[in-house]
Amino acid sequence: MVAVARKRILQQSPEASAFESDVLHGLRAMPKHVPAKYFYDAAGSELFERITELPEYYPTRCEMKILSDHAADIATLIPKDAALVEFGSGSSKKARILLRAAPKLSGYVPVDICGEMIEQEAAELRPDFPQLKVLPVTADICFPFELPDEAKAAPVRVGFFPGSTIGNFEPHEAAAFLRNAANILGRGAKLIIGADLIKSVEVLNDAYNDRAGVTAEFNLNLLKRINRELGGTFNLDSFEHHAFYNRERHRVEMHLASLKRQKVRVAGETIDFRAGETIHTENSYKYSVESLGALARGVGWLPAGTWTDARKYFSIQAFALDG
Ligand code: AVJ
Repeated sequence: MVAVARKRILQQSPEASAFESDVLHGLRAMPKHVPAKYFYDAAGSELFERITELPEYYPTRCEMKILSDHAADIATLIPKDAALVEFGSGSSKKARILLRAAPKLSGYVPVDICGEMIEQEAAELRPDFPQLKVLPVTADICFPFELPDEAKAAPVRVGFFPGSTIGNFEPHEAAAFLRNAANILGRGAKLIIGADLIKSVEVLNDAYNDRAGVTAEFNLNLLKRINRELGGTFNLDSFEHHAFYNRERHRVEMHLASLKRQKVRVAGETIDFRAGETIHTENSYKYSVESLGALARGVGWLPAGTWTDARKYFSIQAFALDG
């Protein structure tokens, strides 16, 4: 009971008020939207873990396979004594593959908005990699942040951004992220990115409309979170999961559609929904090797390697800082 109470208090921190202002801003707007990063409360993170195991959801399996098949090759990009900086690390399952393949790394800096999660991951990593300095940073990777001194002191820093999280950014935000990463990592840096590739509509639509309904639950959990943390009155039975590939924009869109005309209270405000009106909850942009390469080149990153799976569903793309 004490632990639960303490957790609640921690949730009222600056992050909680950003959640409130972002949700209110998005629900007042037309069309309504909420940033996808807010899916990941404890329940949402667990639901996402279940998504990664679904038969229809190929990205995680593809990326893990590419990383394990080509770990030695990818690790040639990581110089001796470098520090590996992982953006939005969550569980460090993918980083572990690189850490094992590059034993000469001096430090590992997992960066995540969820401080509790990375501290716990760090505690689990340290005994497995006793020679490695594990230096977690709690930060929102959308904004500039400071690296720990020990990571700044390393001869070079290698960024790692797996999971196709880059797909959640608008293309201009992805460019801003890549520029921010260049500034944070500095001279001689490399960047290893996992990006989902453009492919057939059927495969994409199935990956976000699983038969077991886990993705729908993941999407609807956002409303549960708003109800719990922002005093919302969403009735989950009157909203429906929609996901589809938008070919023109190369993105899978997720929405929550109101099944009727209704009013919902959130943080003391009344939000009106028309029947069929949606809250746009996620974009998952799909790239080609060329389109991500062009975006990266525009902010000073040069291509340094590409690895894909046999079906070309997913890519690991590496970049090096120009100059
Ligand atoms: C974690 C952003 C890569 O876009 O595929 C999975 C999130 N959304 N199913 C994705 C997600 C619905 C996922 N990323």
